[in-house]
Amino acid sequence: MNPQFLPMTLKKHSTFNIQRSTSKGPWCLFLGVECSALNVECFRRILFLLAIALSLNLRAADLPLPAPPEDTPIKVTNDPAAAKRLAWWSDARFGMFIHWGLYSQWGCHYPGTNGDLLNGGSEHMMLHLKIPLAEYAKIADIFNPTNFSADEWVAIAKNAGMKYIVITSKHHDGFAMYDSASSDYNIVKRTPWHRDPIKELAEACRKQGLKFGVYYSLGRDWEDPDVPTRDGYRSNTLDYPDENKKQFSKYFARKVKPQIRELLTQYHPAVLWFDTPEKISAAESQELADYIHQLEPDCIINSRVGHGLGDYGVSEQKIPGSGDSKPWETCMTLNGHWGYFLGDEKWKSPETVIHNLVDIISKGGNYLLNVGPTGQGIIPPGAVNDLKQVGAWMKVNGESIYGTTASPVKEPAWGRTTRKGDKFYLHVFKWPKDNKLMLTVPPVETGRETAWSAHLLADGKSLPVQVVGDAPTITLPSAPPDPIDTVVVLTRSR
Ligand code: JFZ
Repeated sequence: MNPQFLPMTLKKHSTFNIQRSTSKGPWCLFLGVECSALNVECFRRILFLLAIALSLNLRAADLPLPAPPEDTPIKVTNDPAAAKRLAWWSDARFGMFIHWGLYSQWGCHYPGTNGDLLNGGSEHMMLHLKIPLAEYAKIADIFNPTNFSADEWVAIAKNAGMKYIVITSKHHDGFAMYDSASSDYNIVKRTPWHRDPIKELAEACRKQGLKFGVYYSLGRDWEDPDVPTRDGYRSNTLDYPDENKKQFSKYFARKVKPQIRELLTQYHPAVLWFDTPEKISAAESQELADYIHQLEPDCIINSRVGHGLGDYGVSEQKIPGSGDSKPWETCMTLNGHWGYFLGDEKWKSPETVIHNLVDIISKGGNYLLNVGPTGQGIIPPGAVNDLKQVGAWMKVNGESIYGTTASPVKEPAWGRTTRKGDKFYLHVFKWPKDNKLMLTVPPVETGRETAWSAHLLADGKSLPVQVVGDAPTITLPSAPPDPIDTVVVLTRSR
């Protein structure tokens, strides 16, 4: 592992006092047998439990949680204002998601009482490891990402071919990663760094021509005492045990609305990416959407503002089987975690990323691909390396991505297709053995009078097309010029 990602400041924190549940429970009782004389049955049960524990690799973070709530689909909107807001976004297709917060300090791990690092599983580590707010807040005392460079982060996104970024302005932990006048629990006031990365990133995006957006955890906030969650399982019940006393409306007025106003007026984000609506009421979702559009009419809102509102739908970690007629976006991790996770070097291959991107675009969606920078402010080299390779492909093939629409050709065996009017971009993932590529477009799209021509997008070399039945059939070179995805442009003239 790269030494710069090792938790250098661990020793300082050996004073941290985490109230971990030490489960030195009455084992014999638990096993349900009399164990004073270790009988066979008791031994058998211990082995059985051990096997289960090992196979589950049981840690706090891995305990099974109830399924997350399904995303509510957005209501059909024929709203011209929404269409206008979404115009740039629909052309952009590819964006960078950034999860960055106090949980990044030790890569979603936390120093235990013995100085060992406890695995918090994810950016939810405060909840997973049962860290009281006052203790968790101490991470801010040492959060000092001196290697942070907004220009560098934005350049990494831009070189990957991404056209927008969306960064966590406040995750479930409730800590604002920007200068918030309404809550002192923020990066400028609480950290020795005293800088506002949201401001710096917004500026870097404007300079480099990318759109800027912010993520905001709506229905979960572990700093505020008034945030109940569905069934209570995602609430801070350690510091605020009584779920019944919590009133979302108080938190909504005290924290959500002031912070949304700050975000809009200070940074003018083009996207507000809400998460986890949880207990927000339909009236409050509507109030929030209206409030945003009063302040910033062009700000796009995702569906997690709740109750079917918002301009586009979200699909998390999944690519839907077929295109949705409503605008949608798949958000996905580049490795196995949203926040920087110590030791997770399982990066998706550039091939997988490119195929995912093309698959999503062919179905009319956007791809929001996540990176988790370290506590030092560095986007992990594994991620950067991946994005560089995706960027090299995008430089040659971007025309087949930006500004394209969903293709009427569904999931052909050899790859995917994207479309811009009379141009079909055939993305060949699997090179056909006979070097023949047949495009079966729905009959309504073809006509005997249709003439077709084809060329390779990379070098413009033209390729012979024959019409077999109704299907234009292209003769390809004998080997794929790009083994990941060779793009053939098939043009129709009538
Ligand atoms: C949420 C967060 O909890 C997570 O930390 C990350 O920020 C991710 C992008 O969003 O996780 C969710 C939210 C909603 C669903 C699943 C996971 N959902 O509706 O299926």
